Amino acid sequence: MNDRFLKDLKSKDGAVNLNLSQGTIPGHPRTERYLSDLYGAFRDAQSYELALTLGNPLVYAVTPIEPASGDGQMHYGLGVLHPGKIGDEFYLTKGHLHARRSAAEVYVGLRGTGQMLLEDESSGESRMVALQENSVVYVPSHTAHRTVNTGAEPLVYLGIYPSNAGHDYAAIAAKNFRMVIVERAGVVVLEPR
Ligand code: PAN
Ligand code: ZN
Repeated sequence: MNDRFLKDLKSKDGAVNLNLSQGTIPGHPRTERYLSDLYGAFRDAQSYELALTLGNPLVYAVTPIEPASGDGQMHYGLGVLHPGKIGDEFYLTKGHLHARRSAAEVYVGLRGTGQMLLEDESSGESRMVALQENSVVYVPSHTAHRTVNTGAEPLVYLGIYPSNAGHDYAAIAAKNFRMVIVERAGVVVLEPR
């Protein structure tokens, strides 16, 4: 009998139930990221510092589910990214590369409207891909990824990845993404940082 089967037997119905209105998984702890955790992420440092003098809101939270680890196993996380802006930039996640660069990821949009910012590590080539309810975004290997909420309600999504992917935040903290996602005359556009 493997670990997963044992865990399933212990839970009521073997399924993990998502609360999409809260962006939570009841009974599972989540990691919260506040505005102060996003130092250096926004292009407009002045607007960021100003916003922090007014408060330190919760920007996003992730609830990780790690049923089993090892070769062939999968982990996933439910993300909830709140709506908001710093200057003309939308609220965003820190973003990362996977420590194991070959690990890809599948994002499934469940609620809200946003974009994924994808940047190929070797070429630096960037693109944005819409992430919203009922859309699936494939994050290829060797690709830095950041989620951006461009809408007025929470953006809720699942990220599903190999259990041994790991998260490398240091590479992003060192050089950040090359592009930013901002609003220009009511339109969501990708611009150089
Ligand atoms: C996601 C992310 C989630 C939060 O589950 O972890 O969107 O973003 P940061 O990890 O960049 O803070 C994922 O991509 N996991 O691999
Ligand atoms: Zn990831």
